[in-house]
Amino acid sequence: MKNLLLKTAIAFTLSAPAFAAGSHSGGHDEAKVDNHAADHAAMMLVGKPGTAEDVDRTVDVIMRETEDGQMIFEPASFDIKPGETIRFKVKNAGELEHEFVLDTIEQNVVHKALMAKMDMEHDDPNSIRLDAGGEGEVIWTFANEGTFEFACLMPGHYESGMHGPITVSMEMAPADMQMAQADVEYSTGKIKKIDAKAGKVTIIHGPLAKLDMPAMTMVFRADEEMIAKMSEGQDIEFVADRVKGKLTVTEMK
Ligand SMILES: [Cu+2]
Repeated sequence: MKNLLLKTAIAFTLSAPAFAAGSHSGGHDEAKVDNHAADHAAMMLVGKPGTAEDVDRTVDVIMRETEDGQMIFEPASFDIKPGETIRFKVKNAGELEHEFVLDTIEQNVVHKALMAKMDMEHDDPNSIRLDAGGEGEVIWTFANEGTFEFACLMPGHYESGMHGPITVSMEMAPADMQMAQADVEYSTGKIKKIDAKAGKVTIIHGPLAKLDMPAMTMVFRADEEMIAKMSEGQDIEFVADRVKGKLTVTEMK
């Protein structure tokens, strides 16, 4: 997670002068040179075109019609972390032409209205259109937190089910959390009060490096299993993190 933050920070540092300096930015940085075509796209809220060497993970996306007349994407949603570069390997397993477009929900609404008037075939880096049986990919870097959308904007397809949310958030999925625990730092604390019913515990704690918080007394969330191991007045070593927006004790020893 730290790496990811660092990477995002570096990406911002690198791209900022490219904007400011215009056409001859990046002199000795070759990677910057071909980024020009992407300048427009780089300003999109949903992120910017990614490069193959930056791909953090590849996800398969299927587009198809269903027997009951729906049109769908599989999977139906994505959870992505800010700074992640994703290779969407898109396959049209249906019988109709479909497209896969990444954008804000607002932009998709606007774009969809235009598509209803005339069939525009785009070749933007945030989208791909595929004939029946076709396969292709979109490599995209999600720079900003927020909820975005992937959709097929061909007339009628969105309404038939071809859209889904993309959540870009620092919050960790449980699997990532376990991975991150290997190199996690424990903080010291003393349990002041336990409210098992509410799933809350008050801890007088030392600095929480990970959360960038000084020593103080705070209320944390903790699950039943964690609370069962706690008693008031106990000295503990623990790890706290934001889980669904709430400070939560995730580890204790
Ligand atoms: Cu479609």
